[in-house]
Amino acid sequence: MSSPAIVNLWMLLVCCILIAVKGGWDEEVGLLRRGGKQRQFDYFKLALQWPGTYCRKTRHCCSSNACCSRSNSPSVFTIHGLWTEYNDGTWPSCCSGRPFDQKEISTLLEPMRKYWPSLSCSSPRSCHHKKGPFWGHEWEKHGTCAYPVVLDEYEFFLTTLNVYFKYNVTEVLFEAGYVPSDSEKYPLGGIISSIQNAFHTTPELVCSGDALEELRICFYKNFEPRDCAHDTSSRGSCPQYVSLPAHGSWGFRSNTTAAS
Ligand code: U2P
Repeated sequence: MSSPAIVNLWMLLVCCILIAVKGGWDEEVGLLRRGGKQRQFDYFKLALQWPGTYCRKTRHCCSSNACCSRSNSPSVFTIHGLWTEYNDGTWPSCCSGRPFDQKEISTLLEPMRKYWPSLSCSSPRSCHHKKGPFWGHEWEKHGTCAYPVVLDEYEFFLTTLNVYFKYNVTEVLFEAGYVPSDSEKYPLGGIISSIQNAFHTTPELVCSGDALEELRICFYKNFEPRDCAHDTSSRGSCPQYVSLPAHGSWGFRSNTTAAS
């Protein structure tokens, strides 16, 4: 074979190899560029909080704490976060990405304030050890690790809101008779079955004492429901009978005024 023919053959071979590995290579480069050496996550976990339980911890008010605004305080499960998870029960956090910029989500602020409010006055630490807003903490700690399923901050918050509306946990529980009450206790098994029947997935539950504080549901990367990591118990810290405290029975004094 002539030498130009051998060179052409080599070039063809190199092209084939490049085409074959391109998909995986793009992904790797993306991860290295955006997520350092972090390996890709396996699934999503949508964490929802029950304000009636969470707000009982509020002792002092401030304007950023939705527990304090009696006029439009939430009486539905609100969003804690959309977290990226590994199948082994651990999770990545603080991958690289652009820092939080509220301007990016200016068109989402109305539903964000209503359904993803902070239920605390304290500002969580961001990945860069600075204290900042709740949304910034969730984006930088979890949202940045959702690449390449979620490409940027706007998509992260929009996707989370959409999943939250589609899988309406509050509606499912209320329809099954699990309504806010300061006197009733509900069987945990009943709450779990209602979610299983509605969404074909087993939720993960977190309690504070005997009050349900968080309910988490998991999704494949295409946002079809799946169970959370198999070795975590869905009952979590909850007893067999749990309460769903009504909003309004908070610990802080009712005449406390919101400080700025
Ligand atoms: O449970 C304490 C905090 O750890 C983070 N977490 C927990 C469980 C899980 O599956 N994934 C996960 O990320 C949460 O961190 P945060 O977003 O609140 O900073 C959770 O609150």
